[in-house]
Amino acid sequence: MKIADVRVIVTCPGRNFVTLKITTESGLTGVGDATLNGRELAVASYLNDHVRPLLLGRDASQINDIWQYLYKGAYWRRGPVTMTAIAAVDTALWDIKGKAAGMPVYQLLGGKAREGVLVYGHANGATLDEAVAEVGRFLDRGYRAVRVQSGVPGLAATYGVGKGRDFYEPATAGTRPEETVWATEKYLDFAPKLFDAVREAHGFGFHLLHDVHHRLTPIEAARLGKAAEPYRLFWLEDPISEELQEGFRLIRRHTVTPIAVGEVYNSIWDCHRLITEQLIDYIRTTVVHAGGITHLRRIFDLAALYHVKTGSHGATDLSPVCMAAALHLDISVPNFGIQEYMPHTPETDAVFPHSYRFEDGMLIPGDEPGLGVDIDEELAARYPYRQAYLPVNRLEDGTVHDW
Ligand code: CS2
Ligand code: MG
Repeated sequence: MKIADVRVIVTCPGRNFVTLKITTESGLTGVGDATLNGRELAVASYLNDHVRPLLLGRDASQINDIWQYLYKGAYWRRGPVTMTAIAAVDTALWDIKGKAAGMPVYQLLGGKAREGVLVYGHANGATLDEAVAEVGRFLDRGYRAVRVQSGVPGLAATYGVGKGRDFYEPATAGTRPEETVWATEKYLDFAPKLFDAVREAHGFGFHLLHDVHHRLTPIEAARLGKAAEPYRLFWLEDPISEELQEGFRLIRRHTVTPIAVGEVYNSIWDCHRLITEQLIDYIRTTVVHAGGITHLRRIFDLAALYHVKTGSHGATDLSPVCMAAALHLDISVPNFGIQEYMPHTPETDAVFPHSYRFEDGMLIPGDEPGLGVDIDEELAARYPYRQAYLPVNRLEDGTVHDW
């Protein structure tokens, strides 16, 4: 099953996506998401200039060997660009293997362990009242888990509050990042009121999640976790910036609010201590940024040994190719927790035809051979790349802070 063609497709149906398409001599094709929000062209170049020449002529069935060859053969290891590039190759090869076997990839991963993949939606609003109302809208649409994010009184903008209603897109087109202002004390005073208002309005019959988005110190995160305990959060996400892994010990000492972390991690070595010391409850690593299905399985299997559940990232800057691949893992692993699901725009769905579907608060993966997703290259070509950046965040005194 020799690799005859390797193409990197950059398209921008409202936002930039990078997709790798591998074709074998026999005409089997596979796709892999290679999107890294705000640094897309770095991955496109890594694949085009450094990986594509090494793939041509290789046996597409040798997924493990190709993974190790690209990982160890580069000498320079890990990091979001490298691991996203390797992820795209890995995902495309699993797609091909499923097609060659005539099975959906989840069958190659041991079959379905559950009927569907529980997902959570993103309710957000510029004010507390708007955010609370949005939670209700998601519950009305059958979601059993909802993340709530709200504007913070006294702050012009904050993470997670979209410009539109449904499609939250944090990157903005332009030659410079947008700059936002943050004040931790205003947020810490406000967040417990938001949780209280949501539970007051909608009760405890659904999972409530919240994303701190890396912005607190460990003791501030411990304070928020304690304050959140009466509201029974399903998880408090990214409470601190992920480099300070010891910081999660301090949080653990103060609160029983479950912790989720990992969307910015890209290898098992980034998170194995958090898992083995049981400092977190959900690991958020994804197919597209953590080395593909092959590597993500290793992370999930280690997590299972320590009762840490999966909770993969699934924002709109991860393409339907990533989501399709994620669902095949989500539905088959023993320690599945939840899958983030931000529906893509109709333009994006048209560029990436897929068979997964939303049903009764869950996503159901396709049953056709492979991953059940593709890229319409003709349509993709109509949306040229558009430079865009994630925001840069500053404190009120101008100090750069975590966004
Ligand atoms: C967020 C993302 O979905 C999440 O939990 O953290 O929206 C994240 O900000 C974006 O994926 C960054 O590109
Ligand atoms: Mg997040």
